[in-house]
Amino acid sequence: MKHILTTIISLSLLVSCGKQQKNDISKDQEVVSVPVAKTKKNNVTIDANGTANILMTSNDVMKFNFKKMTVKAGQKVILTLKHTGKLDKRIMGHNVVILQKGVKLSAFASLAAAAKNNDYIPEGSTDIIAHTKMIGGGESATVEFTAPEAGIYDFICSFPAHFAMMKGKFIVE
Ligand SMILES: [Cu+2]
Repeated sequence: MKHILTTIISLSLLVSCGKQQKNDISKDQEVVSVPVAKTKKNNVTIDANGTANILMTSNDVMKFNFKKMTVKAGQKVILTLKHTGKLDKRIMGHNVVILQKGVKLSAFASLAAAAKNNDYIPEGSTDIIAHTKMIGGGESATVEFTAPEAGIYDFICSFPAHFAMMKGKFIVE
């Protein structure tokens, strides 16, 4: 009897664990995991050193997992982009490019599209605050930079035509 009871308990534990996992995966904004997390706002986790840690994902259907991130002026930012898809970077490459204030997205995207040999980053461009390298399915890339002055900045993926869907706001308070 005791044995049967134990089996039932472990079975129900298994079931509830399975459910829990499913819920976690569906909440794609919960992917950030930094050991000493203090506060979290708009997909940004501030660690014990005051650094803004951002983990962003992108996939095979041209989507970032969020469209907004908020940091503080002068804050150190560590931004990691993960490509959770399977497609090669020549077909479904993604990056994150944070643009200076006032840069027109379509104009920048045209310049980027012409810069194929430089992973779609216009060489010597003064329009860029920071960018990750271009990655394909299964890869990830990290960029570290200091947040600029307060304001609302655009971020995009500069792979040709992706910016129409892959864009968002980088908010500096
Ligand atoms: Cu892309």
